[in-house]
Amino acid sequence: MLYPLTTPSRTLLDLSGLWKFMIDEETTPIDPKKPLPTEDVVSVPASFNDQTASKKIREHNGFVWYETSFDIAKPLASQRLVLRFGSATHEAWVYLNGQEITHHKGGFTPFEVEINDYLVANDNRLTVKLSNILDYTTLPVGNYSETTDASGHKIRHVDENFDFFNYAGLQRPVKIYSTPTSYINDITVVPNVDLENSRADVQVKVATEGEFDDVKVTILDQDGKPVVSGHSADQTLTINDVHLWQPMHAYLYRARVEGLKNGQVIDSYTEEFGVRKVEVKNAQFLINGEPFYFKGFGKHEDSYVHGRGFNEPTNVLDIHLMKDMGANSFRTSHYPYSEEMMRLCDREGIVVIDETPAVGLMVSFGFDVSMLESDDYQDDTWTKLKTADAHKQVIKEIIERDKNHACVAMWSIANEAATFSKGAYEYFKPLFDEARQLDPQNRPCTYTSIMMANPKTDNCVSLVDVIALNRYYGWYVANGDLATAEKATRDELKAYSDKFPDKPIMYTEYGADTIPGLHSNYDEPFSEEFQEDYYRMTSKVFDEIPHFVGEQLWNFADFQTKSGIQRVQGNKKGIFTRSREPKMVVRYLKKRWTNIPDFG
Ligand code: BDP
Repeated sequence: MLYPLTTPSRTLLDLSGLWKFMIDEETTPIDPKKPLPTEDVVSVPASFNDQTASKKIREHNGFVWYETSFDIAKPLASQRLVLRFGSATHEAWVYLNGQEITHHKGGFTPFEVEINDYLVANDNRLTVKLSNILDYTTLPVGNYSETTDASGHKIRHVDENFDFFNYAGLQRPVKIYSTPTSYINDITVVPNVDLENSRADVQVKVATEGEFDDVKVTILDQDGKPVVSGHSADQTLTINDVHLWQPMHAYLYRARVEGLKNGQVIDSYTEEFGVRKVEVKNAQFLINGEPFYFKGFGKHEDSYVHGRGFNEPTNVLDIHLMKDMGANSFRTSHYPYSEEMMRLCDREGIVVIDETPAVGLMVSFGFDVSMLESDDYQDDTWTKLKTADAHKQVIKEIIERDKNHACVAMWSIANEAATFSKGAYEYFKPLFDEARQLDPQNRPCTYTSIMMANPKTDNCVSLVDVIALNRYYGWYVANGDLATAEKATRDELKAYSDKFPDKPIMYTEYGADTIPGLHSNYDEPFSEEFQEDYYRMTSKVFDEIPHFVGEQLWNFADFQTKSGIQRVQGNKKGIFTRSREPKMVVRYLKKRWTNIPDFG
């Protein structure tokens, strides 16, 4: 699926703005054939939750409705018109002028539908019913239940089986784009780099619909100069003296694709791409043949008012703050981020671990590892959860969406699943196979593992190319005791590198909740002093471990969660506050990271 762009043959209408909005009380049925019975509005794109100052709306579980109207300018009437949602969280039913035109489940991937057959001359009414329900069939996983109130009315409850607020709504741009009736449907770019000879054979595969008798592809360099071109819907074009896309030194080529009929260009689209090679070899993570060291973060799409909604100034600021600290990478924990963020990372040279929304795949929880060590330990996770279909679907959708992005260096198939339990391998094996088969660029795959999944207990390590660990020694385990934590960190990392000498190892989470402005003469947990000591401790151990390929801490910034006894208006493990002010530790990490080269 192509990102919507204006090109010489295509136009774009942005439906951002105020949309009518209401929650569905499920008392009187709402009829999408009639105008939505409300005058209330919210802004799109954004989560609806934090826009209305109403606790009832913020915490609503169930269904909500959105509505807007638009006109199509006459000259466009002859064109194919496509309505495209960057995402709709988590399940959407879309109606145009009262007729259902599409449905999509999964809150973090785009979907689109042709609308020509449903348009009227004036005032097209676009209505969207959304569900924010999460249960044992969805990703992320939610604990879903129903009760009734005093008047016998159904109340729905979603208890997040994960540590971030269940923000929902039309969180990403909604657009209409036009194409000619014969059109370019998809473009797949696979650069094969010959590092020794500084050249790349770039395979460009174009899927079209309609009547074309020729497809022309022209590769343009970053200055817009044509480098090489050829005719065919599936061809390999050679770039000599190639400029590589390097971490922190991005270089983007563009493939200008033209669909022709009788020598006339009917449709054209320009796809950006970078030329770079990613491999895991000899227990190293190689980018362009050099051992890369990940420095960076687990993040969230999370900001004030927008919630999980697209917030481009915040994205831009975040990338600047990362670069300023000498960071080079992040993981899209715990769901695919907006396409706009991926495009930004392409141009800024930020290396991304692209994660599916598979979070919460664990139905029992506890840090007692001893019982997990038996070979056939089993909890209820893989019998109770019915997420395999959703998981397969989202792997397909994320790879289709992000396959051409130079920034994407690895797929994360899941976060902290019960990989220690019997049934996990059988669950994950087909998913890893699927990802490897679908990705035209054959990127490495991993999952990030929870503390109970250790070298002895984890049944799924054989599936990953990189061992990615989420660890909290000094926080959830041995809280405040950094001497014990240091030993546990070292012992475990040594055990991993002894047992899996061929696999690179990295940390994809480690951190300590820290209240900004809280100081302690005794380096107590939650103080800024403790956070710094914690990171000094982990850093010291990392530097001792062979095959250790990176550190992505938890979290870039404080973020909103459901309320709970461990959360003071959200998770405070950010090294920046939610409004992106630095905590004390940023200076230490900046010094450390600016002294660690990206390669070596
Ligand atoms: C890990 C999760 C992450 C949490 C973090 C924490 O992957 O989503 O926010 O722990 O507890 O278990 O801070």
